[in-house]
Amino acid sequence: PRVSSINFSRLRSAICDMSLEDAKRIAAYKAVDEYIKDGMVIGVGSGSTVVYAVDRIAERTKNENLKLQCIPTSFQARQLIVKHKLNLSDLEICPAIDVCIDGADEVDKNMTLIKGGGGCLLQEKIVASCANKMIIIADYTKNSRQLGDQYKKGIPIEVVPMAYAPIKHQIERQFGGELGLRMAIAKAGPVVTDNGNFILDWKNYKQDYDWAEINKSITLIPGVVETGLFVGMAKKVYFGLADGSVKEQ
Ligand code: ABF
Repeated sequence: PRVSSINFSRLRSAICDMSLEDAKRIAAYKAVDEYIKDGMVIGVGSGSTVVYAVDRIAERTKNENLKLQCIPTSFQARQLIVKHKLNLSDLEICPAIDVCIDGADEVDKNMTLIKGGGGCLLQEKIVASCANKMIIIADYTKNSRQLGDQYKKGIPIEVVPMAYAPIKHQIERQFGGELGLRMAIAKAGPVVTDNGNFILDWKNYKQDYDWAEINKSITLIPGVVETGLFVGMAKKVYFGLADGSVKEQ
């Protein structure tokens, strides 16, 4: 086609989208190839990057006849495990997990994570807490010096629905910023998590907080079920970069 007929913005976004998806895929494949071994119990995270990890786990299971037990962190993760005919298990049967592979919304220089952009933070943190190693896979847009630099939708906090208003006011009073009740698409009503709870997204917080302290203080507020702050939980992070390489933290 003549140059003038090429829509460069679409071409650029197609190339960029491709590199973003490629970045997710190379991070996921490297993490699976380096950490998943025959006989393991693995925690399966949520989000779009983990989809590539499960693809790779399924491919290796078939090629290497791996015997794995897979524990989901959400309805979406459960559907992925079932779709690929992997062994679906749970924490009652397998309370000790060897490796948990999950995504993140942002990773700071200390490997503190913001998770829960997809609303699955509670089961993700439970499964991660039962895992010997938590491995994070992410594209380069998640790599950050301090929380809030990249991820602007706010730190997710899962709360008991009847308590969302007092929790919102207490956190704003105590720690600043603003908390918004996460609404479903088209404002049909609040998002309800797999566990029947609401999510508050905390924005405009001070970026140099001691996140371990903040996480503890917020979790102690009556009605708070869990925060999307994963402090000191990740053992390693694989960032897929746009140039096709993988950066490990
Ligand atoms: C889940 O995946 C969530 O905790 C996190 O919000 C999300 C990241 O999604 P993606 O991999 O699609 O960027 O782990």
